[in-house]
Amino acid sequence: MSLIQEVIAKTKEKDPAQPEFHQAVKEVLETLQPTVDQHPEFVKAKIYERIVEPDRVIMFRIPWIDDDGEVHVNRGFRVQFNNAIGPYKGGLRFHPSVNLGIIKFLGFEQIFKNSLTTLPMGGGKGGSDFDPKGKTDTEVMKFCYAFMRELYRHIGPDTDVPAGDIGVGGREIGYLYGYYKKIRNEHTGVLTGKGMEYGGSLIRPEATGYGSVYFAAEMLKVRDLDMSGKVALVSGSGNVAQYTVEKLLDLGAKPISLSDSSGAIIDEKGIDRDKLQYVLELKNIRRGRIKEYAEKFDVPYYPDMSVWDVVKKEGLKADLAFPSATQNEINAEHAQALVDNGCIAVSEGANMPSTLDAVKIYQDNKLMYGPAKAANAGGVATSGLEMSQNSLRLSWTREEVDEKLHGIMRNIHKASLDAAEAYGDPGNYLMGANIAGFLKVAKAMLAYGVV
Ligand code: NDP
Ligand code: 2IT
Repeated sequence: MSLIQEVIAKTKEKDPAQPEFHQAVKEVLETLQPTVDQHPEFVKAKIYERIVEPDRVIMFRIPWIDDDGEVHVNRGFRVQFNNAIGPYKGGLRFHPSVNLGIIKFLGFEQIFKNSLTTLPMGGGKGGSDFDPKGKTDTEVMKFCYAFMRELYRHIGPDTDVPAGDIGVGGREIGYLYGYYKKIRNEHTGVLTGKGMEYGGSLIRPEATGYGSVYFAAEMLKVRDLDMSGKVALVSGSGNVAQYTVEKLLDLGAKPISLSDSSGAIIDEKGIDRDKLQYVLELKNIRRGRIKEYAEKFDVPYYPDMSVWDVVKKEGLKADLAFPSATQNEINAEHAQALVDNGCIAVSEGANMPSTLDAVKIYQDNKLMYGPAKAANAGGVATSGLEMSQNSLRLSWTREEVDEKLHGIMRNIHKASLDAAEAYGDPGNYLMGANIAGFLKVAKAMLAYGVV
C-alpha cells in the first residue's frame, strides 16, 4: 500500500465514526502524491502522518437556561488543527448536526484554505450542536455566553481567532465578543466578523460570496468567457448565498435559485436586487423560511428538495453552479444532472458541498471546478484582513478591502493553476489548491523539526 493510502486507512481505523473527516482527508491526500514523490524530506519527517492529527481537540459541556427556566446541555468543540503558519483561525458552527467528525473535517480543510490566502493563519474550527432555529434572541444570547464561558480560556488574538459559519452570524459574534470582552477585560481582535462599531471590517459579511464569484470569473477568463448573461444556480440562502447572488448581479449574471433546509425556490426570471433585498430582510431580520419568497414572488417552491434535486427532476438548464449551503449537498447523480443540463463551472461557496463521486464527474466532464478551499477562501482571507486592521488599530475603506479581497482571489486562482501545472495535471484546480496550500504548511512544519 502506498504511504498516502496507508495514512488514509489509519485515519479511518483510528476514528471510524468520522466519515466527513475521512472524506476530507482522502480528497486532500490523494492529490498530494506528487509531493510525496518530489519531497522525500516530507516523508522522512512524517509530515503526512502528522498533518492529519490535530494539535489539540477541545470538547466541553455547555449548560444554559431557556426563557421558560428549563436547563439544556449542549456540547461544544474547538479543534485547533495546525498552527504552523499562524494562530489557529476558523469559524464556529451552531447546527444540530455538529459532531467531532464534522468539526475535524472543517478544521482540516481550513489548514490548506488559510495557507492559500497567503495570510499568516493556521487552521481551526469549532461549534456546537445547539440549534438556533426557533430560539429567542435572549436564548441565543444566553447560549453564546455559556459557550464563551468555556471557550475564552482556549483562544486569544495570537492563539486562536474564531469567526462565524453556519448558524453563527453578526448577532452571535456580538454576544460572543461581548462576553469575552467582559470576562477578559480586553478589547482585542479575538474574533472576526465583528460589527463595524467594535472592530469589524467592511466587506467581511460579503467576502465569502463575493470571493466565490470572483473565483468563478477567474476560471471563466482562462477560457475567454465572462459572467455576463450566465444563468447561475445558488443553493442556501444564508450569508454565503446572499452575497454570491449580489456579486453575480454586479457582474451581469442571472441567479435563479435559493434554498434552505426546508426546500428550494426557482425564479427563472432571475433574482434581482429588490428580491435580494427581500431575502436579506427575510433571512437576517425576520429569520423566516425561503418558502415565503415563492409566495411573495409567485414562483415554484419545491418542499424538501435541494436545488440539485430540482435540477435532476426538472432538467433545469444553467451555466454555473454555486453550492453555498452545506457539505455533501451535491452527489454523483446531481453532478451528472448539472453536466447534462449545460453547466460549465462549479464554484464551491460551502465547505465540501460535493461528494467525492460528484467531483469525479466534474473532472471527467472537464467542468471548471473551483474546490471549496480555494473558491470560498475569501471569507477567511477578509477575516485575516480584519485581524490586520485590529492589530494596526485602524480601518480600511470598503474599496480598499474589496480590492485586497479581489487580489487575493486572483492569487489563489493563479497559485492553484500554477501548482497543478508544476505537479503534472494542468487545469486541475483541486490538486493545485491542495498542493499549493500544503507546501507552505509542510515546509513550516519541517523547519520546526519534530515538535
Ligand atoms: P448560514 O447559516 O448563514 O446559512 C446556511 C444556509 O444553508 C441556510 O440557508 C441553511 O438553511 C442552509 N443549510 C445549512 N445546513 C443545511 C442542511 N443540512 N441542509 C440543507 N440546507 C442547509 O451559513 P453560511 O452561509 O455562513 O454557510 C454556508 C456554507 O458556507 C457552509 O458550508 C459554511 O461552512 C461555508 N462557508 C462559510 C463562510 C462564511 O464566511 N460564513 C466561509 C467559508 C465557507 P436553514 O436556514 O434552513 O438551516
Ligand atoms: O469556512 C470558513 O472559512 C469560515 N467559516 C470562515 C472562517 C473565518 O475565520 O473567517
